[in-house]
Amino acid sequence: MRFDILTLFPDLFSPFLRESILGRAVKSGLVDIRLTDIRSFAHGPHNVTDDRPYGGGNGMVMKPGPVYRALQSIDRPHRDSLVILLTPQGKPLEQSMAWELARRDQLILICGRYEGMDERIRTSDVDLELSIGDYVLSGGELAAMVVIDAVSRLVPGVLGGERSNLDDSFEDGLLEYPHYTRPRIFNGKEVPAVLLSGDHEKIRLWRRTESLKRTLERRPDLFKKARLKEEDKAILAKLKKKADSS
Ligand code: 9D3
Repeated sequence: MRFDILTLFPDLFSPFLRESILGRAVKSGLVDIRLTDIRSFAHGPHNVTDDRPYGGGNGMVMKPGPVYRALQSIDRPHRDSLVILLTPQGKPLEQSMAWELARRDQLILICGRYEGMDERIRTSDVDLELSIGDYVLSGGELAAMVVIDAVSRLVPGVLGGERSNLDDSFEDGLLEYPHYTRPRIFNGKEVPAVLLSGDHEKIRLWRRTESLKRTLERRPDLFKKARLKEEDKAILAKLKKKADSS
């Protein structure tokens, strides 16, 4: 899987790219990440990449030329490369999209700065616009790192034997159950007895119930897309009955 990042701030990516799991994936060749500095495609003695908005108003706009030339400079040896613009106006990133992106051979990520990018880049050169949520960032760089993190860990072999991404939170659309490790008593708080019982069926049921309880309390919106089994529906019905009677 290859990622190309187009940015005015390539240095922001160095610690992220060295980070353990991704760093190992890059070393092993499973993931190839290349940085392209948009500024090196600017013209003129001052390498200007932004300009004042037509029509007036506050802030600056990224000039289309440097981004366009940076994009043209990217080699696209693969048939299914995708050009993604990180923007607050994009489709909010979800796990299902991360899985879809992980099937591609090459993702080309364009990070915006300033108030935004000239509209003509968006309309003629971009395949997909992504946001990572409804809050204001200073630019697309952190969003690009979020996309790379979420997608590359789904590439076969990247996580290694370290852990499985199959039972992660969100893979079945629910929040995760609470986790505990040693010591058995910490600051006076005990590990739930069921987890020490050795009864695997009881433990599975307890965890599923906690998952459903948390999702109901914190993220009821997730039930719209969750894949619920008959057992889940039965547990949910019980939880709701309990909530109504209290
Ligand atoms: C304060 C500036 N805003 C005017 C009301 C518009 C604005 C422009 C540029 C807000 C943020 C940004 C920079 N953000 C991104 O490039 C970005 C982003 C984000 O801010 N939130 C969530 N996902 C993303 S993806 C790219």
